[in-house]
Amino acid sequence: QIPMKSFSTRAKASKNQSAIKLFKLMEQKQTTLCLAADFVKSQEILDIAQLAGPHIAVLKVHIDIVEDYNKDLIQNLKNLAKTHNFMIMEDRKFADIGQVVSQQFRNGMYSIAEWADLVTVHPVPGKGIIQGIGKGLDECSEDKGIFIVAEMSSAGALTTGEYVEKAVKEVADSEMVTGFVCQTNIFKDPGLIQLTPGVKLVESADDLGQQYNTPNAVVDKGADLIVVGRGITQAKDQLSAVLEYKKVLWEAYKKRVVE
Ligand code: 5FU
Repeated sequence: QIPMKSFSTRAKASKNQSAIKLFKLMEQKQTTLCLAADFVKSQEILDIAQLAGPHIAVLKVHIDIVEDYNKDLIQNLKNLAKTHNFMIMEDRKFADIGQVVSQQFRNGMYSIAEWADLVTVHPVPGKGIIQGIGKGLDECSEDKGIFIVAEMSSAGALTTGEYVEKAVKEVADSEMVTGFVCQTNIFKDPGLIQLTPGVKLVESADDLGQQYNTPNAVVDKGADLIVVGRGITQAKDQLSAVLEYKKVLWEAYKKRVVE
């Protein structure tokens, strides 16, 4: 277990507006849950957002898997996010040169910059990718946060060693960075957030390379915000699953807090 300061203390140490907002939101709602709503129908996303909204910090989507995408989905999601006080993350994992990323972020049918509070990027192109998101944001008034995918949860991921070190030291050197998507505590700055996916109540795997660790195991390795997808979406009783993950995760967070 890595002892850490509380989220409210860490909010004061952060330079990133989205991280500050997220730290405060987690503390206020007493939840570190980021729900992965990986559904292909709009209504399914909206249904789970309505059900889980009061108990989550972030709703994470993959907008490009939605078969019946339309702007109503976005408007309804934004309304639910406001009602239930959660942030919306588009897990796009941008990975191109800055110029193209700025267009992928701002333009195209999804206009991600208009509605996502948080996005994910791969550090593989170097720090130009952060500048690309910054350029895509030029005309945006709201704050947006970037999570850098420094380590992946899947078996045999190539995100190891020097790649991870450089992601932290070189690519993350920007006030636009909210935190890292990673499996272990790879950074020192208490103002950044560790987002960890690959979590289920029982250590397990799926048949396409995903690997799951338990809530306690990942929080002990530094996870602040925890992604749970199928552990909730495929549960017989989704609301009970949401409440159970929320509870075990919050207890694990409380155990490691030192002031
Ligand atoms: F960056 C990553 C990663 O390393 N592993 C992931 O699983 C992101 N993810 C996302 O978390 C993935 O895209 C899914 O949306 C989610 C995990 O879903 P699951 O159903 O809990 O396996």
